[in-house]
Amino acid sequence: MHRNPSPPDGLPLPDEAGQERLLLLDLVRSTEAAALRAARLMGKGDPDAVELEAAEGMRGMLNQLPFRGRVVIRAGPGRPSGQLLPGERIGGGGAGTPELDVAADPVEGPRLVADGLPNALSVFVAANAGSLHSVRCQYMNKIAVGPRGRGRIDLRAPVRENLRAVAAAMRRKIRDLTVVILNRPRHTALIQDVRSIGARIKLISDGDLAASLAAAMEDSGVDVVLGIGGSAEAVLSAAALRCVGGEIQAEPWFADDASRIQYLAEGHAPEKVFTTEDLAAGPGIILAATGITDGDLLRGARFQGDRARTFSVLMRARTGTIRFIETFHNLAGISEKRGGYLPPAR
Ligand code: VTB
Repeated sequence: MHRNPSPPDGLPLPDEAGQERLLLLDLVRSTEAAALRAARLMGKGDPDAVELEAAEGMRGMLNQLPFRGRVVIRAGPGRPSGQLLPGERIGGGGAGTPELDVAADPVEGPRLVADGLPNALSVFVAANAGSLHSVRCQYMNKIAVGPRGRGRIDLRAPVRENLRAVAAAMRRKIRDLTVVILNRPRHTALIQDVRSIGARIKLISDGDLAASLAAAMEDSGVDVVLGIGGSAEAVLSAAALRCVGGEIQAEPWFADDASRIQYLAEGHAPEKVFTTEDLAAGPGIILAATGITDGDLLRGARFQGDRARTFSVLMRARTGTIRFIETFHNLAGISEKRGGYLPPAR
């Protein structure tokens, strides 16, 4: 009988790209853990509890994985701590394991979960050390599009020109484009503008990162994301868009004079427009996201007694591979310490 010969010295140790590939499949456990814990608290009206539980689940799982991570940016402007905070070391790897930049949003949209609204998800990004931008302002004004819109947008140009160019690139009429905008008073003029141009609008109460992830995928029903949202969400969106060949442009935006003055005092140029590559550079970007509530891109977590089901996406910039993963979790007998999956008994 023919046998496959085994290599004389076993498989060679993986190089950087190989380590990245192995880690990516494991990373999904961290967003699954965060999503399951958060989803348990759906509709209970307590966004802070959602956030804390999810961050704990994510952290617990990440600390079992073989990498050394440094958190570069904090998600959710003005939200309570319990988050993964900038400077925090995360990951359970020792010497010889990859040193990575990390940006995470254990719950993108804790208020969405608290109210049982759609499009809450858990997101984690890792990249080569030094390649994720640690933007030093809370908010950014953004425009994001998927691969077909790449090269057609200009944050400084009028909205009409951007929508016209994206529609042309997608071989559609402007009225067939769907634009996502956070429903905030600061966007009143922008919303009027887009209405007068004739595109369809989806106003969201939270979650412009989820919208950018949806825009990254062709048939999600989201084409363009416009307006002012969190800076960390811009970095995470850039990571996703790097993986699929989409584009984001973002510039600092200040809610008040004090934050503008502080930004200037730290020596940053307030007028700079950050490109996708400025926000998330280098070849080694990997992203995992898991749905918490049902959304445009991913279905939310489902609980079925001893089993739970989650829906996730994995993306890798180096190869552009996108994987959708549906997981059936066996919750019976998994302790919180061991797995990190088990949502709290409340
Ligand atoms: C957005 C949204 C996030 O923060 O970035 C938003 O996408 C911006 O902040 O989900 P404001 O709520 O202060 O406008 C989140 O809502 C996260 O908190």
